[in-house]
Amino acid sequence: MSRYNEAKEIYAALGVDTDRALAALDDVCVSIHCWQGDDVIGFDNRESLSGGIQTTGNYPGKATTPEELMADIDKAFSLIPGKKKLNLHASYAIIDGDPVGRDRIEPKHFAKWVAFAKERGMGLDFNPTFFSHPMVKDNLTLSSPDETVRKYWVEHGKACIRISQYFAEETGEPCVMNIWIPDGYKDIPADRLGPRARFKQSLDEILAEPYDKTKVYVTLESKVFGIGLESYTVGSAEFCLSYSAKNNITPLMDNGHYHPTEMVSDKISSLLLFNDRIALHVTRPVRWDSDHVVLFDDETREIAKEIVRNDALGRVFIATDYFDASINRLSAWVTGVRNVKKAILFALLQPACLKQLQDENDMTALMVAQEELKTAPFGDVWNEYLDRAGVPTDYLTPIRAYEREVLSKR
Ligand code: RNT
Ligand code: ZN
Repeated sequence: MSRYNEAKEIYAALGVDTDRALAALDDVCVSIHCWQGDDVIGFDNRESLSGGIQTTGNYPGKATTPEELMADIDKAFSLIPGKKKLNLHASYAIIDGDPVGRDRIEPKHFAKWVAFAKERGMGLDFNPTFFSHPMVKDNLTLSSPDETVRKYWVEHGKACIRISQYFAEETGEPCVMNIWIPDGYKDIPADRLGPRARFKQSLDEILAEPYDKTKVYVTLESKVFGIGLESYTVGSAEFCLSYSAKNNITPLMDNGHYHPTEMVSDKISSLLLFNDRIALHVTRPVRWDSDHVVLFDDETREIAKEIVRNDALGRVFIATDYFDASINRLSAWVTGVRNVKKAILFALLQPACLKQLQDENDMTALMVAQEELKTAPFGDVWNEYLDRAGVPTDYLTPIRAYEREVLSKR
C-alpha cells in the first residue's frame, strides 16, 4: 500500500477524509508578495528601504530589474503548489521614460505586470507604497501636518485605487488593495489625536475615489511600532479596526504587528464575527516585527486552524509578508508560502469532533486528541498534495541549479 493510502486509513479512523482535505486545500489562494525577490526595493525610484521596516542580509543574486524579478517569480511559483495571486507594491511600477511621481502613476505603468499575470492565469493584489520616498516628511505621509505632503499621498492612494480596479478588470479576479502607512514618532508625542485625525481625513479622501466594491477590496493594516518609530504609531490596531468597521472596508492583521505575547490566532474569531471579510499578512516576528520566513510553527498552524475550524476559508484574504535577504531569496519565498499551505492542510486534517469535546468540557480527551494529531502521518498527505499538484517535494535542488545558472551571474 502506498504511504498516502496508509495515511488515508489512519486519518479515516480519526474521522478525517484526506481526499476532501486535499481538494479543499487546492482551492485556497495565497497572495504571494513580490517584495521577497528584491528586498522591498522596487523599480520606481530605488530609494533604500525606510518606513521603520528593514531587510537584513546580503545574499547574492537579488533581482534588480523587472525582467529578473519576473524570472525569479516564475521559478519560485513553479515550486509552490495550488492557487496563487501576485501581490505588488506601487513602487514596482515599470516606468519607461521620464520619471512619474507616485501621485501620478497610472494603469499603464503596470501594463507589463498585468500581461505577466494574465499569461499565467493569475490575479493581482496591490499596495500603495507610503515609504522609501522623498515625499515622506518627518516620517509622516497621510497624517502629515504639511498639507502638500498629505495631499501628495492622498493622490497616491487614489491613483492606486484606479490601478487596483484596472487589475481586477484585466485579470477577471478581484484585487485586494492594502493600505499601510509607516507614520509615527520615535519619542513621546505631544499630540496623539491630531495625526490620527489627519489620517482619518486622508482615508476618507482616498475612499471617495469611485470604485467597484465587488472588484476592489480595500484593506487597512495596523501596526504597533516601527524602527525609529517606537513610541507612537498613527495606524494603531484600535484606529484601523474602528476605521474599517465604520467605513465598510476590510481590516488586515499582520502577525508581526502586535506585542510579542499577543496572538493573531486569538483575534481572528472576533473579527470574523463583525466583518464579512478579513485579511492577513502571514509573517514570522522574532522578538520584533522582523519579517522572518514563515515556518510550520505553532502560531502559523493556530492561525490556519482558526480559519478552517470557523469555516472561513472563503472570507479570509491570506497574503504573505516577509523579507529575508540572508538566504537564497527563492528558497525563502517557497519555504514560507509552502508553510502557509502546509498549516492549512494540517488544519483541514483535524476532525470536527474536537469542538464537541470542548462543549462537553472533556478537556482531557481534547488534549490527548490534539497532541496525537501532531504525530499523525501528516507528511504523507502533504507529499501526496505536492504530487497531485505536479510540484516536486525537493525544491532545494532546482533552486540551487537556478542559483548556479542565473543568480550567480547577476
Ligand atoms: C510593514 C507592513 C507592510 C509591509 C509591506 C512591504 O510593517 O507589514 O505590510 O511589510 O507593505
Ligand atoms: Zn504587513
